[in-house]
Amino acid sequence: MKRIVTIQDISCVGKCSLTVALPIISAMGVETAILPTAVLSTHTMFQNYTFKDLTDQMRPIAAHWKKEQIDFDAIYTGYLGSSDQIEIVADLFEEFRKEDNLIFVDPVMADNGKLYPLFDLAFARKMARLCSLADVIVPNITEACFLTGTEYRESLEEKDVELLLHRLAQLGTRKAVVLTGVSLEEGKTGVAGLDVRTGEMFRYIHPRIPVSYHGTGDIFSSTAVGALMNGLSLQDALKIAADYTVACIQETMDNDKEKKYGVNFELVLPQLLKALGK
Ligand code: PXL
Repeated sequence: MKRIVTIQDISCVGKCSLTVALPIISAMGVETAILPTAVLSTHTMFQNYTFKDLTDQMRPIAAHWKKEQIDFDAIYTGYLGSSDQIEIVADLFEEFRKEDNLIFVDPVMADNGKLYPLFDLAFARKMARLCSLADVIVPNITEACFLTGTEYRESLEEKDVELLLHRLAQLGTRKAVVLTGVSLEEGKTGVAGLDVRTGEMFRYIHPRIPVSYHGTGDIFSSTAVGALMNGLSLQDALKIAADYTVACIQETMDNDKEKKYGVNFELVLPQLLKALGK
């Protein structure tokens, strides 16, 4: 059985980060170890959330794993709470990197042209460095702009997407850079990627559902990691992840209007497993 570790926060309510990564990747038949970076009562889109920082636990936990000779087929990072945490994670990449394991960074920090609360430009610069150490990165358009110092614009053309991909590749990411939420046509969205070793670009386009729920980026990334660990190619893994994310949104739109509580991903897990051939 493959074993991955995912490094992100526990937001107790609001279905994102570890509360989606753990069930989704586990359901896909992959052991999912966790390194929690903080415990929040909810994610930061709610008001008055609590935040217990766990930075001081990160190195001791990893040191214990090292002593026990525990290793991972993938390291997947999502929301990180501070620049200090990014530095620790960068060190962990070096300690736990193997010839054949995958380092997958979702540089969670911004959306719709704005950084999330708690983050600033210094944090974005640190995140760019973390991306340089990864095999695969999956920023949304806003995050890609912050990572590359590109001005954010609401609507993009094909050539803007290509430029952003090439700028991301310059960060030094080892295998592929992938942009999410790439919408070049009315009613459509998708992912665009660049294999930095071959220069090959790829796209997956699917219908755009005009509602936005919290945590869907984490669902997409978790599913992509799970699919990669099931032996799928990157392009196939991204397609399965995008289709599952759309299915989660569709399921939730029919039943639930409260966007910050996230999507009902639990109800469509059987569909995901079917797509994986399980
Ligand atoms: O889904 C991304 C995410 C994860 N964790 C926390 C967040 C966010 C986005 O706002 O606040 C705590």
